[in-house]
Amino acid sequence: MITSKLQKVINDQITAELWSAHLYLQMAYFLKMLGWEGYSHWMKVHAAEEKKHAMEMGDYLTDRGGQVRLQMINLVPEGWGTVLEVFEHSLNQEKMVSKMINKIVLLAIEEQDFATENFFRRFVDEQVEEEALFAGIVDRLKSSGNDGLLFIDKELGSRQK
Ligand code: OFO
Repeated sequence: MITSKLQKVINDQITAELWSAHLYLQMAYFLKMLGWEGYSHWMKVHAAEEKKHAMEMGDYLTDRGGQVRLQMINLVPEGWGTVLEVFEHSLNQEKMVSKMINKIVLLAIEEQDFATENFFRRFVDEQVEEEALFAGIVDRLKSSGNDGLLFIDKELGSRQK
């Protein structure tokens, strides 16, 4: 049976994943409001990805005999200046989530819960990919003029998953 300490941090992580999903959905509608259909679509796909992570963690916790306790999702910000600002904000969110995941792995090692360590190491890798994904878009946006902004919008609009 998974320890209560680990149950607490995994439940907190589920809340963080769901908060990220809300944040990215809010960003998606903000971008849509500005007429950026491609960036908006990309953010919606990413919001769904975060919800999937929350459910995977919930399933894991339940499989280990723990209890999922869904918490209140705090309000997310709702206004940004530019597309670049939106993606910079999301990159910071990913960095924060990476730190939380690292702490869970550390606690799992301390508690000698190797199954939890294993399960969350997958998310350590996932966060490396996600940070690189957001950072790549931020870099491209920084070096793009108006035409580049339109081009990237079209490209991101074709994201499948
Ligand atoms: Fe859940 O992967 Fe991003 O945060």
